[in-house]
Amino acid sequence: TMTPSPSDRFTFGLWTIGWTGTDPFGTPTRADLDPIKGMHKLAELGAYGVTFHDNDLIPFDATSQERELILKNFTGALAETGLKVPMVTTNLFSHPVFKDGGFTSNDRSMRRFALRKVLKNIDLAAELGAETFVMWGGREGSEYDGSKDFAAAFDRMKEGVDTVAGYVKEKGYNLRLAIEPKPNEPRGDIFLPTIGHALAFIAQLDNGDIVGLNPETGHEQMAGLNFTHGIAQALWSGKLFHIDLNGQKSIKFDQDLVFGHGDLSSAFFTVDLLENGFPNGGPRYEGPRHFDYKASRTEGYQGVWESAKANMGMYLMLKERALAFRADPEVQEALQYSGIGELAQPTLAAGESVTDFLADAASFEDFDANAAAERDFGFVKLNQLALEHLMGAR
Ligand code: 3MF
Ligand code: MG
Ligand code: MG
Ligand code: MG
Repeated sequence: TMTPSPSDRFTFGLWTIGWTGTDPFGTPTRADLDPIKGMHKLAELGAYGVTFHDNDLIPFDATSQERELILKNFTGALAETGLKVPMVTTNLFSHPVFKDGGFTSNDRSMRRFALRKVLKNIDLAAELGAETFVMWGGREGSEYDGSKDFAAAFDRMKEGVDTVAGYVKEKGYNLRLAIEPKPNEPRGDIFLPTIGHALAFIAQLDNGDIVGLNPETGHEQMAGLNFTHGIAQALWSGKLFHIDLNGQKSIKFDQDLVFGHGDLSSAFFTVDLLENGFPNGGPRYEGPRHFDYKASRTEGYQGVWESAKANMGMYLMLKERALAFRADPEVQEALQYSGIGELAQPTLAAGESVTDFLADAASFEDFDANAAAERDFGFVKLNQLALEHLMGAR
């Protein structure tokens, strides 16, 4: 059905509906939103849960009594609305102390402060029953290449993430860490700019077994990359722990549009992968469908709630279209023709040694490459069928 319900597991960052429209060129266009009010509205719209940065809820300079009262009201609202908190994250980017980063600031006292801030928030995440702890290193990077010792910065990033992951294990928390890559903004260049960089970094960690990824649609597209390819590799690597869905129109500033309002055909294949899995089977994404978007600053609160609804509506429509696409006999025929099933067959035969392979003349000496190259794959027809389904023409 097209009406969102908690079983769809849609989640929203409190900072998304709570964004008041400040940008580098303008002041807020909307009044502050009370997070509790926002939670009631999201629950009413059919969301499953909310996520937050520590400071979306608790002001940076709150006293411990203020913090306690805020958390009491927050957990009260969770109980009233039935909303869950599957993910928590830390703000290591707004306060000026983080202007050169948290884990990789050149200033050691700032790094120690950032790490303590994260560890404190890990305790809160565990207390609230979150399963994923996202780390977006928005200020970890530079404007000028000469301002950093890159090797030392990667050492410090590794030290920071390993320390947090080690703490999670020591405490026995049911939490996994998810790194969120982004190529730039707010720093000129950010460390771990893409899914690929982050996967390679995780492989260097001591506690990498509980560290994975939280890829964001727009972040990969800002780098000109294919988001569906990226999450597919993360999934294949067992590292797609969480996801930030939104919309982006090509390589420019981080637009955070509604999911599907950017590259729609890419969004179709993203949902196809999340809902239908790989065509020949394999790991499936089991986490929440999390939206990290911004209601454009042209909108009032009416528009904020319309846009929250639009994210879920787009996802559900794309899901319906993707299911219809895979179920269509004509599509199945085109898939058959395309050889997509053959791709799942190992290239070497079962038990075939390299020696046997080298002795197989049919594979090489007697192989007629020109004749083989006559093969038609029918990918264009397959894509046309996909787009016809996407457009509701089938
Ligand atoms: C910035 C982002 C962040 C992260 C968040 C961690 C403010 O472009 O996408 O949102 O998603 O900090 O979850
Ligand atoms: Mg983002
Ligand atoms: Mg974004
Ligand atoms: Mg994000």
